[in-house]
Amino acid sequence: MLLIGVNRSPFTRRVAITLNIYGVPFEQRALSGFDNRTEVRTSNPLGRIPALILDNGETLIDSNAIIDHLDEAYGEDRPLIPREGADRRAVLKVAAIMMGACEKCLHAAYERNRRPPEKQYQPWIDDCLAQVKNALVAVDETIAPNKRYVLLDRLTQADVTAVIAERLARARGIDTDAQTPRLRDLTRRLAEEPFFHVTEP
Ligand SMILES: N[C@@H](CCC(=O)N[C@@H](CS)C(=O)NCC(=O)O)C(=O)O
Repeated sequence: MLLIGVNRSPFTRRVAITLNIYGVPFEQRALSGFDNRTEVRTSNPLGRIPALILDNGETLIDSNAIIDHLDEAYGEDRPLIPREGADRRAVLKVAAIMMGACEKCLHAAYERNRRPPEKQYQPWIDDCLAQVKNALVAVDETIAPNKRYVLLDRLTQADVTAVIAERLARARGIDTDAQTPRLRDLTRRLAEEPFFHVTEP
């Protein structure tokens, strides 16, 4: 199995972490959607990472679709996204908030990195980062004190996405120690787990 993408991408990183949690062996080609677009296009016509090339040659694109396949193929009776009901909805909701926060971090970064300085619009960057902070605070408030995981008392895709989003937000200057202390504690602990640690960009 071959994962296309750099772990600097939160979407690629969540796939790498998910593969590690399920114990699926894979190789990774560290291509960037921006810097290696021609090569990335051979796997995804849109030129985006991640893509996952299965052992039978089939190529999956988009982290949500890839993770859906991994849950189906390797999740057995404890997939990272529960298969049905209120538990499934709860995990999907947190994952959507956290990956949405990652997208907003990236929008803020693109404004700085991909536009000439005279065309950068600081109010847009501020607005993106305010959305990130609000999203993280909302999840922080749902975490019960001293809980090891975001919800369901077990590792789920809510935790995978929370670790990635908290790290990205912190790198963008959001003070998660002060503003989302429960989320920060939880991610500090989980980030030490080998399946997260080895994907650190
Ligand atoms: N919804 C997609 C988003 C993927 C995405 O936006 N990837 C970024 C890197 S973080 C990318 O390749 N961007 C290059 C581009 O859009 O041109 C997913 O979940 O996989």
